[in-house]
Formats: sequence, structure tokens, C-alpha cells
Amino acid sequence: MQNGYYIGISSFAFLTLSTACNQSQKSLRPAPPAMKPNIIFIYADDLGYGDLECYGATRVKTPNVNKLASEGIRFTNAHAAASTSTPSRYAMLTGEYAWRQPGTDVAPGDAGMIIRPERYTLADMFKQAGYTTAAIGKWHLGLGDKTGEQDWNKQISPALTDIGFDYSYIMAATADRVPCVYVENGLVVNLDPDDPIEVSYKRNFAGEPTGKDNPELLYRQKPSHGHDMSIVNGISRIGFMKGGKKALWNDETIADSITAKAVRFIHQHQSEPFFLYFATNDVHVPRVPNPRFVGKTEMGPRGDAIAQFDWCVGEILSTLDSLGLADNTLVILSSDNGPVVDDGYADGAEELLGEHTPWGPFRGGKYSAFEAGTCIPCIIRWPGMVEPSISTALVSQVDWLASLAALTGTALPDGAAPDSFNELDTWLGRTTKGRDYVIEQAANKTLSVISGKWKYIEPNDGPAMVPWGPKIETGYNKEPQLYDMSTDRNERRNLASENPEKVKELQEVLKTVRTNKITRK
Ligand code: NG6
Ligand code: CA
Repeated sequence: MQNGYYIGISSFAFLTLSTACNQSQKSLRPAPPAMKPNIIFIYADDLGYGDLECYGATRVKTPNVNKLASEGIRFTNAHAAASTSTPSRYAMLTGEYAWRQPGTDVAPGDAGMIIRPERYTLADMFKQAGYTTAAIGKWHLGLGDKTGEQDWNKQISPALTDIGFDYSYIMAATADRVPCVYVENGLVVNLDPDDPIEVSYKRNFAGEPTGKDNPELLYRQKPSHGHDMSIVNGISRIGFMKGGKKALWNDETIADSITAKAVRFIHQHQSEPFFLYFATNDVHVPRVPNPRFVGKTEMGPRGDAIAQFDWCVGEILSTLDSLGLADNTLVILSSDNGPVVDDGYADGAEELLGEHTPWGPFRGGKYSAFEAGTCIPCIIRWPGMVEPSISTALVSQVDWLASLAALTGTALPDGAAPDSFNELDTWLGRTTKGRDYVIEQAANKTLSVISGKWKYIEPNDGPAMVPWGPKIETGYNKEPQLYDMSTDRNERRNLASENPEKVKELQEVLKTVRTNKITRK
């Protein structure tokens, strides 16, 4: 069983050892104990395993992601820590499973900061290593001290600077949640004192239209379920908002806006090590791609949003090329959770899907305990340091923090990132050994564990289908489930009753992880 002591192995010993073991990849330069390449995360929202051409999609062209994959490692067994955004991002940014902390479920747009300033984050790690850091795009981890008590017209505190980000330009939550404004370094962009912003997740403001009462105002997209509160840009959202007309984002230019900020950040920090967390709004709902991308696919807004995401990737990569930074930049592309087709807006995604399979070879989708919930696309490129290949290694995003700390030679403080292991060798393709086990969290907090070829889903009382609208199988079952992922990646044959010892073994793994919070040595 892997545990905290693993972190203690110096990255030098770790890499030397594994590089020596891997004869076929000897041509790679071994990574020295501490390197400080620039690090860029391109983190998509709800992008499924099967949504990219290099993972088998045929109804959408993703040339920029294809190029990244052809120059890097494409992982086929990589996992987000959870099948929804907030817990997945919490775990990735803190190296601690979200289910250990209350208040880490899908956050409303007025949530207080979920990652508290005292918690060590990925951004803190990079700061400690001497990097300049930025978060640009979708946030969805709360802002300010207390839920519902932010004053959106003033400097909001705490904000991302308090958890390690030197610069931030974010959407507070998701595009389907108010407030529909950008927040730059804790301050709403384009504030107008004569038109103050008010936000509530409890009640509407007198006289303000809603999607529920004024469907005639929904000129752009109508909800299919939920999403019937305040109307912004002809789309009704979750939550109530008033004022701030000049500050409202335009859904059609979100990708342009965040990409421009990301490109500017790269330009400004080209001569120092930088960490950029670039979290796209694509392909989350409401999907309103820029007119440049409308019709790029025959799948409507969802397919066109994938094309738009690919464009963002191209802009980042060409910026690196033009500045001569490509070789000194490690790029990680992934997604926060699995795919959903209809997630609450009637955007034609289901009707136009055709042969496209956002979930790839897996069962379920976003929200699920089944594999499509957390098995996501993941590509790592670092020219010269990472040999182009496909890795079948079992990996989890929760390990990025400790792995990148090892890369940069950063000693993590006691108690930091308790669930994050140093898997740097696997991420850099020196080995395909991967993790001994990966824990997956479903929307109702059901946990699953994958170890070797086996996947166990713990029994629970949840419904078989997501109950509020999306047509997704949850994977919840009152009985224990055990699947042989080597022959049954689609989780069809429950082998739990034939393999009671294996069930017991994986239950023990879950119990150990649950009860024994790992302490770093
Ligand atoms: C759900 C929303 C869905 C999406 C999800 C969070 C409704 C009916 N559905 O509650 O549209 O916003 O939360 O998605 O409100 S996530 O990718 O940010 O986790
Ligand atoms: Ca998401």
C-alpha cells in the first residue's frame, strides 16, 4: 500500500531509479532534483473522455489538442477526484479529498471561500518554489468570508491572493450561476457605483424578471430543467441578481476574454517561472460559443463549445511558441469531471449528438460513480523531457500537488496535501506503474476505489438515474459492485458475489483511506 512516506523519497533518487529501470526511454534527459519549468494547466469543464479527437471523437475537430497529445503523453486511465466541479477542484488544488471536508459540494455563486486561507494549495506550493501564479477562468470554489455575505461592490476578502494566486481573473462560480461578472484580484470588473450589484440565493429582488415568470424574455436559451431564476443576456440562471449592468459578462465572449488574460499573463511573466491555472468555461452550460464557432460542428452549441475550447488551447500553445517558451513549459490539459449532454438548457445537445460518445467507452457521466464520472482526458506535454506516448497508468489529479512539488524541489509543510502522492515519474512517462489505488467521489459522496484491474463501488441508497434532469446512470446500488476493468470498462457485469475476498480487500482500502488520514513523514 502506498502511503505518505513515498513523498519523502527525493525526486532525484526517484527519477534516477525509475529512469534506470526503463530501458526504452533512456534517451530522455533525467529530470534533476529541482527544475522550474513554467507550468500551465488547461482545465476544461465537463469535457468527457470521448469529447476530443485524440480520444476517438469524430464529429468535432480538435487539431490543437491533437497536436498537444502527439507531442506529449496521453493518459487513458486518469481520474478527477470527483464527478462534479467543486469537490474535484478542491481535491486537485489542495491535495486533500473533498469528502473529508464539509461544504465542498457543488457551490452556489455566493459561497464563501471553500479553500480557507490557512490551507496549503497548489498555488502556495508554486509560490514557495518561486513562481508567479495566476488563476484565470472558472473558479467555483467560493469567495469572501461567509456565504451570502459578500459585498460584490467592494474588494472581496478573502480571495485568491490569500491562497497563493498572485493574479486572478475569474468567474465566481459557473456560467449558469449569478453573479455573471468577472472578478479580477478580488474586485468585480467594471463596477458602477450608480448601479450596485446585489446577489441572493434565497429570494428575488422586487421587480426583477425571472426565467420562471418571464419566459418571453429568454431570447437566447431556455432551461430544460432548473435554471429559471435571474435573466442575464436572455438566459435564466441559478440564483438572483440585480444591478451591475456594465459588469455583466457576455456569454459569447467568455472564451475570448479569459484567453486574452491568459495570453497577457504569459507575455508579462515570460522571463520568470510561472504557474497558470487556466480553467475554461467550456463545455459547461449554458453553452454559448462565439459566432466564430457556431456551426463548426453539426452537434450544436455543445460540439461548437468543444471547437472553441480547442481554439483556446491553440492560442495558449502559439503564445508559447512565439515567445520561445514551449520547451521550458510543462502543459497539463484535463477536465474537472465527466460529460453531461443536457445539463439544464434546451440547447439541442441531445438531439444533435448522433454517433458522438462524450463518455468514451465508459458508463455513466458527470455526477456518476460509474467510470465516465471521473475518467477524464489528460495530456501532459513537456518537449524534450516527456517522450510522446500513451500511458495506461492509473493516475489521479489529487497527486498533481505532491508530484509537482517533487519536480520543483519544494518541501511540503507538515500536514499539507495529505492525500497527494508523488507520482512524478508516472506523469513524466518514466514508468507506467501509476497509483496502487484511486478513489473516486460521486455526486452523492458515494466512493469507489480502483486498484489494478478491479473497481469497487460501495453500496448506497441513491437512485439509479440522476433524479433532477440529466439522463445519466449514477452507478448507485444498494449492493456492493465489483467490476473487472480489464475486460469490462463499461461496468456491466457485477462480479462482487463471485469475488468476496476482492470486495473485502477494496473495502479495506476505502476504510483505511477514510479513517486514517495520511500524515506526511
Ligand atoms: C447542477 C446544475 C447543473 C450544473 C451543476 C454543476 C441544475 C438543475 N443543475 O445543480 O446545470 O451547474 O449543478 O456543475 O441546477 S459543475 O460542473 O459546476 O459541477
Ligand atoms: Ca464541471
